[in-house]
Amino acid sequence: MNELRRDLENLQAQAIAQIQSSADATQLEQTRVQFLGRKGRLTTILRQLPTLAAEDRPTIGALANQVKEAIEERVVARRAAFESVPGDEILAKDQIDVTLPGRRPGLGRLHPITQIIRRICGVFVEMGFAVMEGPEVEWDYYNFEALNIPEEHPARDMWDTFWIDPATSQAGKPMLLRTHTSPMQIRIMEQTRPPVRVIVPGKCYRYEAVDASHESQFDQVEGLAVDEQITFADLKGTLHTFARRLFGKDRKVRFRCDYFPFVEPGVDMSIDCFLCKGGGCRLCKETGWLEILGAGMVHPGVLARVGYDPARYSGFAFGLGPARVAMLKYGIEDIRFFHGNDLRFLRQFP
Ligand code: FA5
Repeated sequence: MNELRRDLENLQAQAIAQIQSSADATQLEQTRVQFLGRKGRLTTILRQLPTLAAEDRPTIGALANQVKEAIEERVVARRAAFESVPGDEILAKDQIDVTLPGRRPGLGRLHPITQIIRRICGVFVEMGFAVMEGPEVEWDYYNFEALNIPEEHPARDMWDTFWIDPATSQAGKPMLLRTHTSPMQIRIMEQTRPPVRVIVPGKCYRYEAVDASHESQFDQVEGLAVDEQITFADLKGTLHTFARRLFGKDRKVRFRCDYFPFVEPGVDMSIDCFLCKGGGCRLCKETGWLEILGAGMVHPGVLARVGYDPARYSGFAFGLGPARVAMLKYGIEDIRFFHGNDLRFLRQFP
């Protein structure tokens, strides 16, 4: 038994020395197999266990296990040392193959609403309109009062409003999140003299329940043209041209009376349904027409308020929702898809 104990101790010492002096991972592996492999030296010693007296077997067995674990530990540590290559060697090994094709960077794309706003503005720019933008946090004066909607006027119910807390609003005057882009009509006319031809895209906010056709935050595009001798025929011609440019040259348009306090007369404009060609279908709710915007001749009271002489100047204005236009153009049934952040939807608009 003592002989076997000595053999084991010698074997451990030899194995450890050999492990430490192995030059690389291959040599290390050979050493491991030499001592711990199926036909290795430790295994050979263990095979002799059954020949020992029964009372000696546990002691020698335990010692053999200790030797095995000690050798395995050293092998693992040495292997780790081989795998951690010093910095200089990494540089020497790592080479860049400049002839490999590049990796294509992930490109973003414009949101479908942004795309449609750009198309709408593009059509009007070609007709001589300039693009302007304005504040989304607005005074009550511009959003309502100057547009012929004084306090307590029932027309205020047409626009459910997010009001700014009076404690934070400046100068004690009522402020709000603009409910439409029409306040920009006033701001622009206050700052310029006719002729005016502008198009104003921008975000609007309404305290409304969200459903398939309404969001509480949405976009509008406002248009305004003021000059001498502008008539309703100019309004019709401009908007008809716009509809044909955006929806196709065969489009028909229909104007019907509508009410907005800041225009007189006021209208809404529809195009004939491009899906059923006016015959009636699910998209146009069997009417043959799709409503796309509100419009009208600028009210003389509004012109007078900004210092334009209503006897000399006249103009037309209109406001449309690009999301509505995109829904019609692409047959999208629910406005909530646009801001639902589902890439499967958004990727359809390259
Ligand atoms: C207006 O806001 C008027 N300022 C338009 C106008 C301008 C009339 C100039 C006359 C002269 P209306 O509330 O209908 O009108 O809104 C215009 C468009 O904005 C609607 O046709 C619709 O496309 C869009 N819109 C309105 N509310 C929402 C909403 N909650 N979510 C999404 N789009 C909306």
